[in-house]
Amino acid sequence: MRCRVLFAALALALPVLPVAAAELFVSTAGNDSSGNGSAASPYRTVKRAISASRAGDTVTVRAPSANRTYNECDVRLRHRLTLRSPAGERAIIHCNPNTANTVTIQVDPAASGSRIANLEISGGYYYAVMLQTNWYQGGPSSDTGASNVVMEDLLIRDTGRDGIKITPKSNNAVIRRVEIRNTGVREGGNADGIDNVNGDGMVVEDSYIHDTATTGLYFKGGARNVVIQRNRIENTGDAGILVGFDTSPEFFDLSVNPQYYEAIGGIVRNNVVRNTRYSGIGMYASKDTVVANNTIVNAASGGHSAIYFGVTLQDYDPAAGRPANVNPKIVNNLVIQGNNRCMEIRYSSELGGLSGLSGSPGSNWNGFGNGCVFRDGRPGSGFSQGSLAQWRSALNADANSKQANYTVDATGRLPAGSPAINAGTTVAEVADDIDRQPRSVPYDLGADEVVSTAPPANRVRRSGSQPLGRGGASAAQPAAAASARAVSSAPARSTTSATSGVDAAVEAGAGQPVATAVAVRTGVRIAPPALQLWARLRGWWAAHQAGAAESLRRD
Ligand SMILES: [Ca+2]
Ligand SMILES: [Ca+2]
Ligand SMILES: [Ca+2]
Repeated sequence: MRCRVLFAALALALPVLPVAAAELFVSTAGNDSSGNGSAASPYRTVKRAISASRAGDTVTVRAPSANRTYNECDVRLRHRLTLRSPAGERAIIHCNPNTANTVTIQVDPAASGSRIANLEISGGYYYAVMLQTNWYQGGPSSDTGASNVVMEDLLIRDTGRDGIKITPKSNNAVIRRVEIRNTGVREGGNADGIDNVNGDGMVVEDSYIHDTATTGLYFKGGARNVVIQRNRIENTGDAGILVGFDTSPEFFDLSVNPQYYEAIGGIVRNNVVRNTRYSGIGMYASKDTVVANNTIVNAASGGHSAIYFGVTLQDYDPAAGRPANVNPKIVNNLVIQGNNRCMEIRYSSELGGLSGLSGSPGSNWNGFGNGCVFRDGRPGSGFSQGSLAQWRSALNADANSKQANYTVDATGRLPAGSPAINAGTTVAEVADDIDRQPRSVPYDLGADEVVSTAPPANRVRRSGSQPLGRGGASAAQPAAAASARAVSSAPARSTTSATSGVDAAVEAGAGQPVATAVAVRTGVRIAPPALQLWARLRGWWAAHQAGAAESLRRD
């Protein structure tokens, strides 16, 4: 009897002892009932493996050649995990976009520090990947979103709406070597490649975003210190890259951003942006933005301009700030426009007058194709529309910018002898180029620096059909893991009241209809506990932790 009591006490005590991170395997040839998650006996579903996992574990999703597709919706990371296919394989996690109110993969705030790697992720009624949040305006300052999440070597495609959705205070997302294409198969009116609403510190790099129903990527709602670098963004239904845009007032953190700036301290460098319907690179209510060494080709086919200063409405809310862009730095960009719409400052007479820019455009040392037209809609600026020479003189800008018959190849590289070579200035914020080659003084204009060493042949991936190389080391992981520990040690939340739609922004600036806010309640479905005590305890703990997140907003 005493022995049995002791044994039971030990069994209860064991789960709280430190346990090394485990690797759990999933295979389309596996079995959720008879499998145990080992390499030899994998589970069949990603959800089953996740329900059996503990914080810090790795869920390895195998991709047998006979069938590499997992048809699962609402795959939900509730604690810090690595979710990936092994090197040389790439599984597809697909959620039918017509399955109502789903996303393919959701990362909870308690799963901060997670890594999603080397997977193909498709569908989702809303999004392929969503970083979820507990934060709401006026709530506890300790509330956060899913932060320090790394998404790398992914193909994201054929999504219901946006490819990747980042909600407020989901900070420090790293998105790299990701291809995103064909967004908006279900709802094409609001289907950006990456939609970041008030997530600070996001880095998007070395990625290829194309054929999006709406904008390639934007960060808005007060997102601070975002870096967008070395990407190719092509064939977008709205803009290419937007620094800020037009966000509903409730998503701003007024404790750090009482003026309602849409984006603060953003850096957009070394990107190639091509074939966009509206702005190539647009700024809306941004502060201290750097746009440097980008190549913009044939942007703004439907309106606006290659480089554009827009105005924001913020739901016409009387309390909102709607500030003009201020203190931009626009240098070393290369603008090649068949339609000649090269640079524009918007003004709207609505709400007593809204300017796209306060003060100087901060632009200099750019290269503009011959025939470029510049516009400044602001009353009293003394200039409305004209040539580079007229713009230069009226705005005291672009003193060293040049016009020439610039060309680039299909990937944005400069041809030999290009007038863009060595035509720029040294910029502190730019150290390399789109090939990750170091800049050499004098800087070239645009995303490509022509140097004596050959650029890598596979600079920008064109197809997501093959597993991608691992590329650089996962530099963000140690910090991410540390942060995840901090987050998971916080007391579990008991309530959340955020129900409004993140996408309720008025998108009038891009000629889009007003997006409809959709509040969604997400059912928590914990997989049935396994027959063993360990799994039961883990399941109970997961349910305990996840209970608070039941009504997180999803839109
Ligand atoms: Ca969106
Ligand atoms: Ca040079
Ligand atoms: Ca180069």
